[in-house]
Amino acid sequence: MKKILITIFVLIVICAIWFFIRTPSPVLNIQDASATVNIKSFAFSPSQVNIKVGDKVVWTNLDSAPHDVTFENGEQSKTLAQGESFDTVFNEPGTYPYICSIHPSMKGTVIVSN
Ligand SMILES: [Cu+2]
Repeated sequence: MKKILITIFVLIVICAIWFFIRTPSPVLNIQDASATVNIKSFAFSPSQVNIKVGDKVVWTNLDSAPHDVTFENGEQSKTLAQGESFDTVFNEPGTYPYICSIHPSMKGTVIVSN
């Protein structure tokens, strides 16, 4: 009788382990997702985005004032009027700080990881 109970217990444990191994991780895979940054009230929102290599970031100016996106390496969007967008793809891992060259107190960062 004890042997049967032990056998049942072992089978339950094996089933439980098997269940957890085969259940996919509930963490969403957002590797292909683009990040969106709104330019609003003279600020980049969110001010920091974390993306993967190959992802695209899209900035959209929601202010009536003009803004741009200017990276430390000199890469720069055109001046964005209200409603206009700029996007770029990041193919190298790293930290990319940027500002609005028209209003240099506006700062943001893109962090690209593998
Ligand atoms: Cu600006």
